[in-house]
Amino acid sequence: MIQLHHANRQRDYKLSDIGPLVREAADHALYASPFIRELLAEGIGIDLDWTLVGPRTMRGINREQREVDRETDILSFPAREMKEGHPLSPLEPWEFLAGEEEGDRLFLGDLIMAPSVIEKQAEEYGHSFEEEIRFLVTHGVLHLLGYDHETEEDEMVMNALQKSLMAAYRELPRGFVALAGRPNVGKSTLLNELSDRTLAITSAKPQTTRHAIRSVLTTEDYQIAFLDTPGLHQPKNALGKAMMKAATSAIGQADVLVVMIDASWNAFVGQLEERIIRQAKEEKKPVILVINKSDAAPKEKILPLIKVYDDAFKLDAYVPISALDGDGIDRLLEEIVRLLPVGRPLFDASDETDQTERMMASELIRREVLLQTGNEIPYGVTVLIERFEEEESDRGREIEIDALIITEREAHKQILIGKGGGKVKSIGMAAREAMTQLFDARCHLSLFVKVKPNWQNRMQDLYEAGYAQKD
Ligand SMILES: Nc1nc2c(ncn2[C@@H]2O[C@H](COP(=O)(O)OP(=O)(O)OP(=O)(O)O)[C@@H](O)[C@H]2O)c(=O)[nH]1
Ligand SMILES: [Mg+2]
Repeated sequence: MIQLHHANRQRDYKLSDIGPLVREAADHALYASPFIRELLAEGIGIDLDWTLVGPRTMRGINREQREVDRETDILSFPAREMKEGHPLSPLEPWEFLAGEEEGDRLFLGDLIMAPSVIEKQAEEYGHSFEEEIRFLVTHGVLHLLGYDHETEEDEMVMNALQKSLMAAYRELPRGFVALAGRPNVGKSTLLNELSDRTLAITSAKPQTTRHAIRSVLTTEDYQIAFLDTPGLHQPKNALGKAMMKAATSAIGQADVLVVMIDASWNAFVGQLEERIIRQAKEEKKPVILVINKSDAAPKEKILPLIKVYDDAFKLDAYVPISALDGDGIDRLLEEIVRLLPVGRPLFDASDETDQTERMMASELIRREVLLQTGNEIPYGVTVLIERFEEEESDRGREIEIDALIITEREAHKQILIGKGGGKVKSIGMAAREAMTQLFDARCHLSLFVKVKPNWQNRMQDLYEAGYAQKD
């Protein structure tokens, strides 16, 4: 636990006004440090003192401690030597304050702040007082963690970190956007285009996506968390039901709903589309109709499609795109940003997806099964990763993966194995190549095929494959 101890040595500002700001900024900066997180995870507490003083006291401390005759905004006094977030020497047992009940604690140091100086300075910079306090506490905590601006290089490191920490307080259009629609309309293709990589596998076969996949797009001006969803269809087994549950739950979570249709379709509103649009309208959620595959359909088809939806629902925007070519995507982003609620970012800029490499490895193998086998085989197949171990060596990162392709029937197993094991080998080679590229690591893949009758209806198997969550 992080404990802040305060003292107030001035009369013009109230602790109750400043305390919550200090608390928030100090917590945020401290939790961003891997070293601090490690200590906290080990059950070691963190202590920090902060004191409010008047301008004259500040001048006195500066004169005494730093031999400068100035009223400064904040001073940090680190309790131990650190460099860029790491201790310069191992922590010794005597450094810990033994807490009475709560166990060991590490004292990081003092922050001394002069709120009247800070307020004047905020005015000069055109910031609010709150912003200035958050900024200075962030800056001060970074000093306690061994960041400084003695050299240009040090300053660059400190400024970059400070900037990313401060981004958490800036309000901007941000929220969740669900990509929903029938199978095969191109939802995952759009997600990949927006994320600049293969987060979701795509294929010409319907029902490719089986679980919701998040991809967060963070820029200076907005943050959009896209949720790719399984295509809407009438489920025929427990897997299908779990897929529809994942889609419905993503739609429920969304701030803006994108309904995707195909530009080549005839001009009428389908039942599945109508159902999700009505639901969104009831929840007062903005809805955008995206007409995809505009590259592959005659232009005359698009206007009538827009018209039937506009007549029926008066949606918030209609955007023809080609997810494949990237056409229309800029306009789609503009419309989304216009409709998103404004607030603080929901994700760190580095938090780009909820998909782990382990999940992506399994999906890349399944994609090869989709591509390299015909007919009904892909629908009865799932992939389980049994081992996923990574190692850092002089040759770079290496990943060892053992995976099982599960199928429902013996006959399908034979087809997947192929003559002399040729098929599974070719699936494995292509999947390994895709992983090597996506993970930027040398990948080793052992692939086996196994029969498990009726796995699509067995909840335990669906949990294991990650298609269903235990409630
Ligand atoms: N011509 C053309 N094809 C596209 C476009 N977008 C997607 N496709 C193709 O449409 C097929 C289906 O794309 P996916 O992205 O897998 O579709 P999906 O909506 O995610 O499908 P499910 O996951 O099954 O619900 C693939 O073969 C894509 O290459 C597009 O803008 N133009
Ligand atoms: Mg998909």
